[in-house]
Amino acid sequence: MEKLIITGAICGAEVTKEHNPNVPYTVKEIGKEAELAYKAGASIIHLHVREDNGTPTQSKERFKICIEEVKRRCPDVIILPSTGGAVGMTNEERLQPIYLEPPPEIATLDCGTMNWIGEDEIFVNTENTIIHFAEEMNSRGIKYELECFDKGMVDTAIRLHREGYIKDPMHFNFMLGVKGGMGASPRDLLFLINSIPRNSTFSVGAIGKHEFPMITLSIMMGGHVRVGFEDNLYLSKGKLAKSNGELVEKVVRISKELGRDIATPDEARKILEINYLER
Ligand code: KMH
Ligand code: ZN
Repeated sequence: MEKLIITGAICGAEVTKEHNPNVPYTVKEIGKEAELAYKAGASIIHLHVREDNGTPTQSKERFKICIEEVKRRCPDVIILPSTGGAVGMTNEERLQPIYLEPPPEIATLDCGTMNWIGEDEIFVNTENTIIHFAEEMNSRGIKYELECFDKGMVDTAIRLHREGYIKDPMHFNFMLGVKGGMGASPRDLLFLINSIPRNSTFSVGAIGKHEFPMITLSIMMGGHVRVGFEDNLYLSKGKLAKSNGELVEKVVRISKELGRDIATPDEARKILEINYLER
């Protein structure tokens, strides 16, 4: 089977040091967590950034210095900035990291609007927003990871691909178990995997206790995986992870037991056909 691409979602925008004191905020902390995930086997770092006090930001300047720090520690790693940011940010704020020079190799593209983790929050991604983000990334040669929190988002991505806005080859990230999105069951995941075009690739992430069961299924089904504090803070029931590195180490153990080797960043670039457009 193809080698496994592990994405370390090291920080996110929602979790805090109150949830787990090892959630990184500062540039140094973000660099350290990225390095631990990378050394354990992550070939991609999904990056959100924070102010030193933990407030999520999409500031281009903050991304620049965090990316420099990550690159200094992990020279060949693939950095996948968020264009989702945090709920309530404007589209202009959210897009800031794609205007960096050089542009990132890949960034997230969220494929629909949803209720966001309960109460009154809505994560807004209208059709025009998705198209605008895709076009901005297309013109900069940036590949996108299609973030799908439910089946309707998968169908939207496939339709926008058919209409020419989203380019080939599509790479999906199925995010399971987010409150407001789809559940995290084998049935749901199999349905999603069977819904995407044959020449596309997919990765799976899941929230909390669903993380390891769902990524194990993805490993078995030929998909790729995402783990990290953005999605899950625990190494096992009741035991907080000391670092993102510990979570990645656990994935590596599972994958090796199942007979699947781990992709290096360059192998991940080949599998995902990153840099497929002229930059
Ligand atoms: N923080 C969420 C509102 C992404 O990175 O593009 C959006 C998110 C998805 O995390
Ligand atoms: Zn994210």
